[in-house]
Amino acid sequence: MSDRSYRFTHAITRTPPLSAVDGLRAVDVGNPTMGLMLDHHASYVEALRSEGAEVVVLEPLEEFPDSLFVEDSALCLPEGAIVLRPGAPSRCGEAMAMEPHLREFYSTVTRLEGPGFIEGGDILTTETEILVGQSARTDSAGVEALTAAVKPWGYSVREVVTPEGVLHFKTECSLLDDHTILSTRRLSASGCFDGYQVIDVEPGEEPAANSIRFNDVVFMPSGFPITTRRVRDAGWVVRELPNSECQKIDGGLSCLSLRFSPS
Ligand code: CIR
Repeated sequence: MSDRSYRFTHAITRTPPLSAVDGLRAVDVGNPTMGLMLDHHASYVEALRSEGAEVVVLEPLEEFPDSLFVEDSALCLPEGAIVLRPGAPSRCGEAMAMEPHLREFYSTVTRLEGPGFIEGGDILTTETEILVGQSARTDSAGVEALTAAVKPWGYSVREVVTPEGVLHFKTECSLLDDHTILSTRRLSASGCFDGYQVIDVEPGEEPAANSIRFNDVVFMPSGFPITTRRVRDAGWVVRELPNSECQKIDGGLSCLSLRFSPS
């Protein structure tokens, strides 16, 4: 069985800009404390490095408050990288700013054409397919454009639905291995993971759904003990990472990096 969907040699991250206090959010629970967010980000980078990755840390982009969430700007596959089209108008420029960095690692970098929109947080790549959740940020035309872009590389795309009021598909799920997904019950109840083994996120611990399987470890946000215990008991090595400040602007752990192995 292949493991290209969770084993990576590289990651790209971006240092949070001070303007992150103006980051988009569905509910205002107060601004992030920037010193703490920067500390958390440094721990995150160290954690990826400890799993053997070469991690690039890009300079902060003050003009884009959400630019620390690099996952939304591109889809990185072994065959090439695709520059996406974020559905949030304030985030469009982030994808263009990412393109030159992708070119440092990939000979094939494709820009997704409009008119559709798609953000990386709505894309879950498994060993057998690419699931894309339609959301307020990702529409059918965007999914269609992505489907056409990855078809020459042999990938099939399945369009699914991000639950109403949820920012991204991966706000509510993560890949744990080639056949296992960590998911909220609200998302898995839609049947989108039929055929996969599903580990449930404990109700009330929904932010734990956005975790990252990265090489031999599952990185989970700290503060969600029941779900963390459940993943550990099922046999995974878990390392908890603090993410309270990004959570205030709807950012989970996966959003903070592009993880890839260019061939
Ligand atoms: C936004 O609303 O776009 C940011 N404040 C959070 C983006 C989180 N990204 C992700 O889930 N992939």
